[in-house]
Amino acid sequence: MSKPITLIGAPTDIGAGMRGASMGPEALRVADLKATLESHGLFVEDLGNLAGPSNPWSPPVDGYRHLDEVIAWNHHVHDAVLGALQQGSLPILLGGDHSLAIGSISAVARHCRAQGKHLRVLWLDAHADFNTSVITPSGNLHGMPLACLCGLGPTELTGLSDQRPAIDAAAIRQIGIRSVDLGEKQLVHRMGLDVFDMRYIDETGMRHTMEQALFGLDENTHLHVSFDVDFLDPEIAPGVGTTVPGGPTYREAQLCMEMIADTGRLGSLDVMELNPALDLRNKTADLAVDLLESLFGKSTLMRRA
Ligand code: B3U
Ligand code: MN
Ligand code: MN
Repeated sequence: MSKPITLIGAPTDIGAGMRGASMGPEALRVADLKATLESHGLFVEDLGNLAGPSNPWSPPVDGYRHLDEVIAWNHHVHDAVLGALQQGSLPILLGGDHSLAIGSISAVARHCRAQGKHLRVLWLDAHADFNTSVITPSGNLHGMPLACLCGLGPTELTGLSDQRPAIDAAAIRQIGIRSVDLGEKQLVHRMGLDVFDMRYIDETGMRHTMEQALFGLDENTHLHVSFDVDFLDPEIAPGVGTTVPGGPTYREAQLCMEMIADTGRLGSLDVMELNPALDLRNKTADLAVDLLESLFGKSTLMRRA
């Protein structure tokens, strides 16, 4: 039997550069996420939405926009995700902007250490999300979550887990990256992150990329997927705040999800940055649900073991 799934809505755009990701959780519900997963025999509970501070839409202070509010939201996310994990279920965080992955992955890392599990984080994104207050071009914290998780950031965000840094950079695999700021690029190199950027995918194909990104998993691995919907090519996924051309196609994205499903190690998931205000008739939310079906093991009849 597969684990029960817990949906946790985090309706905020507190870390983003554009308003609207706050409506992401509802758009995913409208796209029938719960019933769709249930149709594959999964048990799904929707906890509804977390509550947190509203978006003051103010300029950066010392390199951060809305730092206090981002901290408050991440505390709520951390506690909800940890609660789901401790109950033995698989949390799906419905974002909300990607700054909330700090709370989510801090909880996952804490849980893995308590259970003696190895953590692997797949970061599916057009962006590296590795800025700091010094190098950020925007002050938006959705551009900084991975740096915070690796210990670079304000203490309130780097210290959400039981250890600082919350995760080891060696646990991360970035996939689909194609927009990285100059200072960010140097930092990603300095931290030694494993990056499978779009050039790598173009040159070697999605199959080889995923084989590499998933290499070394064992039965004791907890796999966390942090899926920023802007990972996808904007032709198929227009409903995000920061589209970057040249992302994975529908078929590449499906293969990516199917290969993750095949590992049987998925333990937690974030679905982030969906912005219904920029979408076309919920097209991007529908696509996200379609891809989640594959991530949770829907496969075609043609597949042989
Ligand atoms: N790297 C830029 C843009 C950005 C990062 N993540 C998103 N956009 N979604 C920044 O502002 O840090
Ligand atoms: Mn992101
Ligand atoms: Mn992104």
